[in-house]
Amino acid sequence: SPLNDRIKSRPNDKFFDLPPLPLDAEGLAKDFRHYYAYTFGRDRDSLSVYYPYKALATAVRDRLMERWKRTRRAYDETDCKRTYYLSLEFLMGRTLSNAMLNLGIEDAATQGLYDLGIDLEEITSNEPDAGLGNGGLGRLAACFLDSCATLQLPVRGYGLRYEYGMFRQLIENGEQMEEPDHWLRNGNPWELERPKFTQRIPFGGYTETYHDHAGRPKTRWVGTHDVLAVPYDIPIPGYRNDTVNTLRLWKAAATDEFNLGEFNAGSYPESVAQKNAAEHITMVLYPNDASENGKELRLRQQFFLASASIKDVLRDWIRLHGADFSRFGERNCFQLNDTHPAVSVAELMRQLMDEHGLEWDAAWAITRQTMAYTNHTLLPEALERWPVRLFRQLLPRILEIIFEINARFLAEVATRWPGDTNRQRRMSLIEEGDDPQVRMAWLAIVGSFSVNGVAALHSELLIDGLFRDFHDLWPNKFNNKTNGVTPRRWLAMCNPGLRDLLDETIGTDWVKDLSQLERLVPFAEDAAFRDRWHAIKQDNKRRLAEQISQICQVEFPLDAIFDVQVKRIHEYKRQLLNILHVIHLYNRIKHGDTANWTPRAVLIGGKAAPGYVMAKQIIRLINKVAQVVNADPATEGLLRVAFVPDYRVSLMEVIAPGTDLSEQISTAGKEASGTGNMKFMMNGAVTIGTLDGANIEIREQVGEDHFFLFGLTAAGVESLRQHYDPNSLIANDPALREVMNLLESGHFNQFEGGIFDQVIFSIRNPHDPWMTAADFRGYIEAQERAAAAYRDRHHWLRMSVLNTARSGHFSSDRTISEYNRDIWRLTPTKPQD
Ligand code: B1H
Repeated sequence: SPLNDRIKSRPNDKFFDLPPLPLDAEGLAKDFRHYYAYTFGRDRDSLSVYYPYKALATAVRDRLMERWKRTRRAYDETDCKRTYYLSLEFLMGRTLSNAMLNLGIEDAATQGLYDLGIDLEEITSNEPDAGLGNGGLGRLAACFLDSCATLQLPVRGYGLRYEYGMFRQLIENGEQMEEPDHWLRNGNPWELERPKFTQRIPFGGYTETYHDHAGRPKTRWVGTHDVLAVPYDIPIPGYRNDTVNTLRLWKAAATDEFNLGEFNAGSYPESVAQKNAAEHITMVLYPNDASENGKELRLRQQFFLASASIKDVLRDWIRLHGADFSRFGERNCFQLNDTHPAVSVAELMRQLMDEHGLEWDAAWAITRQTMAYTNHTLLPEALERWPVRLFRQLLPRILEIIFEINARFLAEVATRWPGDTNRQRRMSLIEEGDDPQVRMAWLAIVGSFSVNGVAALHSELLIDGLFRDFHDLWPNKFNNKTNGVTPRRWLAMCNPGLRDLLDETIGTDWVKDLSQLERLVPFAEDAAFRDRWHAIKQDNKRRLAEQISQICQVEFPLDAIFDVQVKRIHEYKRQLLNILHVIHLYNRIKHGDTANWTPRAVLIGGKAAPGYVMAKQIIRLINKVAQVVNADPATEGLLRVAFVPDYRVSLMEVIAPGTDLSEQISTAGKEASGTGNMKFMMNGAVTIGTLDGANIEIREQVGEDHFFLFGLTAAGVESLRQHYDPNSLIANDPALREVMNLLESGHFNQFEGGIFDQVIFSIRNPHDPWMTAADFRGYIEAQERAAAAYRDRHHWLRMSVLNTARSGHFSSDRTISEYNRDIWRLTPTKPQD
């Protein structure tokens, strides 16, 4: 437009040349008041806790905006290689405090608001969590974005802008209830709608062949029902480095034809109502952590993300390089967060061939040069497979491409292993049967140049197990990238007391280089230092205890060991084993076996997938045990149990700093990595855990004397399966026998007979995949060691200091540096001045 041209032709004049915004207290306070009074129109009669939050968020956003533009310009002008992190989940939590920390304006904001008579914490606590993820996988994506920005890597996240995030969990009579989480209700100050970059995504229809202008046969996908993908950009600030990267989330919207063109004038209201069908795609996050969904809408979400993101990347490529794709492969990388976006392999092929005219071989070379896949679980119930018939109906062109990839791939397998038809059947992208299925993990492996697991053990188990055939074929494709968490949110932001002590003791570099925490090791021997460490921990425990008192009406005594297990509720994570230990302690109290007792406060939290009956029964059991234990005067001062409802990112920010003992007790071989374990360790908790996932590496780092280990190994679990006999374990262990007797007598479900039958039976089941009874004895003994260690305060404090000191390895900065070194090979790029 002429206006645009006029603006563009006046570089560096006063239209664009704005002075940088002030980062001091007065500047922030001034803008805060401006937005509060003018943008949001508040006065003393229209008070609401939400507007102060919005006003401050807007002032902070302004300060991100200038850096954001400079970062974008630097990436464009240096024409650097880029990575796109494709994920159906980004569990971002709150943004305001983190943005202030990374900009370095926390103290200024605190002071500026204090001058106005406002406590900053009162404002930040009104921000709703962005709960666009289930658990570890989604939170990992959020930590990774923080590290990429901090390392100044040109990485963009792509995801979906769910209207409803993870459901809100309520507990009624001990049972989980779900409520929709309409997190956008009051608007979202952090997002910027970019309608200009809207994409059109096809669904349905059919394919036909035709000949292009040069007479070459081509395929096109026609008769489709298209849905618009509208991008919303979220700024991702690096830590005090002026970089601001982008998370681009897609919202589904109806096309005009969708509501009008295809319908006759007589059914106008019906046709307008059809808009909904399109907009359903990004309505809600599927809440089934680590288990398959299998719903058509979920496949629609996956393709919608893949197609919109790839179109966006190709459009950007053409903007900067024209339609020459010869160097595309060396300049771009797509990191697939599990198989959820794996349909991207076929969709990139389709766009390159059908929309940009490339031949198969050129398109395939690009695909295999740009796609990288991370696996996050070995659990069979989480391995995605989609019925071929669903693909045929929803994504017919994509199915054709998958068939072609498979035919060429199976020819390669046949060349390598002539006549090995079993192997060919195992490796086929299509699982044959009455209802043939597309194996998404196989598609991801075949289409990628890198496949990684998320902890050392997990990556080993992948190549000796699930991915063995592929490892035989392409050993160099497989690698490990042990997970990490961002020390900004999970130490500097959530634990200001400890942050100040660290700054004073070892300087401030640790925030960007967490290996610096090693320098704390000698201080573990310094009694005066340990006393300060203790005072901080006790403060954090007080803060946590106040929250638990308010939310659960359960009082945690501050001299108790705070024993915490928070994570999704799943049988493999064995919250059940935890509660068996609680019942065991209660039983000991009832028998007067309390000599040398360590007071204990047990906190459990987490959401169950709404359709996961066993997980919901486990929640109910925890709540019923808590009721009985807490109500019994005999437990006063000795034992408290609470189930905290609606566990989420912002609650973990209070929980991790106040925890003494971190429960990481999954059946060995089942937890791919775990990342909560790392947050607890960083904040000075000691772990009680099995040899599973990243626990193994945590124990290696901190040393076996500073970790409470118990239980079977992954190999031990598999070899025990043949002859597992939980009933004789129960019969021969008096402690377990008494626990089972209390459970089976209905002690925790008086007047509600039978409600726990399934859970109880699972412990006695010789086919119990999680082998809860097998690890009971080892677990209670490890708990006794932990309790004894806690009674020796200075011994415990030494362990606590060492846990923080040796946690540097679990910074997501280390993880991302490895992704970059081995997979992405990006050049760090500073924003332009
Ligand atoms: C993890 C999932 C997951 N692994 C399917 N797999 C989902 C699978 O909605 N779905 O369909 C959602 C999530 N999540 C977790 O990833 C692992 O269990 C953790 O051990 C690991 O730490 C985390 C990050 O790698």
